[in-house]
Amino acid sequence: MPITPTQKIWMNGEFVDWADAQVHVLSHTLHYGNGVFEGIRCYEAANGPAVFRLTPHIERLFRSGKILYLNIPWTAPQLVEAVKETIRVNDIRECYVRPLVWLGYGEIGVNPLQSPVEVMVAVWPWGAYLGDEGTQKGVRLMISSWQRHDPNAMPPAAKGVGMYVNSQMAKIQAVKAGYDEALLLSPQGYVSECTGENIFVVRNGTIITPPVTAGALEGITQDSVRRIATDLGVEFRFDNLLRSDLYTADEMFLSGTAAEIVPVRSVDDREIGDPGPITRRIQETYAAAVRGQIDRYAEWCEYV
Ligand code: PPE
Repeated sequence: MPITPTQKIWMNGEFVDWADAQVHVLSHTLHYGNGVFEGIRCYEAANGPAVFRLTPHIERLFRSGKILYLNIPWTAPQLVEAVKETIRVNDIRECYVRPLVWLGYGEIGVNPLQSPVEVMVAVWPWGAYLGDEGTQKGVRLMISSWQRHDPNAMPPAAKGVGMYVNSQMAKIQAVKAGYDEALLLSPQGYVSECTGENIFVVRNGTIITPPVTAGALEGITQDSVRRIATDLGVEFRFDNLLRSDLYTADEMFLSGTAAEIVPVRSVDDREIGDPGPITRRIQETYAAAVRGQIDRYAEWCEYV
């Protein structure tokens, strides 16, 4: 998707013009892929622009950094403030927010420990990640022949830059084959997640989503879905799923910050059909919650 530039990017504590936010070609991360990032959304909410669950996202950024041995030279409250300032400076009311931590110019060679840890925050307007039609009518999934990382090869709990090469292989395969999105299985053969979203199956009125032990990211939207489902009186649990559980699901949907809540129409050409009633209720409630329209979720909206 093309990027729509905004005015300023927060780079290592200073605002620089969008066009000047550059790095050296010998930056360590460009060669060896160690870095961590977040994807966050800001919505025009009841009392002005609000960043959805900003603090949990920044806390996950620090957990990702800890796993990959990246010592972020800022505190979580400082980066929370940096995100809010970046939104204010760009005078934007709804946007996607991308904090990135990377290893800059300093040393070359696999050992990352002497390279400077750098941080930036950029914001830009971003529409429906899997397309408006996908959000309305549902997307077509294929199960990729690429597997999710083995946790002892690449830790799926870290939202690491290099992890996304695996996602890209699966995405390319799915798109080239005419599908909207790829689903990856764990090395043990359980359903893990999609290239940028968690997956949920609805069966006999219960929502089931794979646990982190199946290689799924601990999604913040997934956690919001858990809360919303529980509050709606819909049973929710984490459990391992087999690919055949996908083929026979009553309903299915995906969740992610960029994608939001997206119904699934089919998996490997097995029809699930039009978005079902539970999917719709979760989707509608989520859309209202992110805009501060539901009092019980007011604490999720961190006003700019
Ligand atoms: N799994 C993966 C692999 C993933 O990348 C995401 C977010 C999720 C699950 C859902 O996590 P959460 O956003 O906390 O609910 N993917 C981000 C990056 C997308 C991109 O293309 O870049 C996102 O949605 O912002």
